[in-house]
Amino acid sequence: MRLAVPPAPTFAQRGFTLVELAIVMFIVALLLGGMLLPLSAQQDVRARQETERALSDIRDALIGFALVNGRLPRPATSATDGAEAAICANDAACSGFVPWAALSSAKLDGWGRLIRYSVTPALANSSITLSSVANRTIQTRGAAGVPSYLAGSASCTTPNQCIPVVIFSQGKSRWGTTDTGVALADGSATNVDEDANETGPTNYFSRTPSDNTTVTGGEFDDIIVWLSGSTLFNRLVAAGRLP
Ligand SMILES: [Ca+2]
Ligand SMILES: [Ca+2]
Repeated sequence: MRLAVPPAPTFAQRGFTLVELAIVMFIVALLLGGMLLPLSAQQDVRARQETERALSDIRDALIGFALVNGRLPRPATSATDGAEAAICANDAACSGFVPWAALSSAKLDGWGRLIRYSVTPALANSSITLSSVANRTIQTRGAAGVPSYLAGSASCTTPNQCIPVVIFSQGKSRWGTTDTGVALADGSATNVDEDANETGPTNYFSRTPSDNTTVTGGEFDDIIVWLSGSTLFNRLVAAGRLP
């Protein structure tokens, strides 16, 4: 009598060994990781673009407001009231949140945080004249970390106008205020340029984003936009608002 010997399983029949399964799972994990990482990076890019667009639209809306009213708007009354505040007596009081209701503008940046706003008191509390002096300045840092003026100067005068108004987002990380007015934690001891932007009220930093805690000025992700004095005064002159 001959014993029947079962035929050896073909490759297709025997299924996966544990080692093969482990290799497949490893490859799937690699693929998923590779897909998820760019997704969060893409979201950051989108949020940044959305923020830059909102800030640029606000700059345009400010020119429109000035042409109609002869002055710039004051900051929002509060984090939850976008009407412009009553007279802002000094530089600090004229720094706050964008008056989104007065401008019919965006209120939040791409990360859902309130857009910040700092305006020269003399240009927001009364009609702008040819003797009004814009007093906001923007600094950056060169390779050696030394601050230098991107806009404005140490001495703001009528022939040498500084910046009328600064509009900015505090970015994805460190500082910021939520839609409901909750102030978010700073969370860093090294981000001194972002700390300077939080405080203002007249000089602001604009730098290339960095996560490096050891560079001069520290980590930075704020997005700063400004309206130049020459743009504002030229537009007012062209519209017959200034002689
Ligand atoms: Ca920031
Ligand atoms: Ca800090």
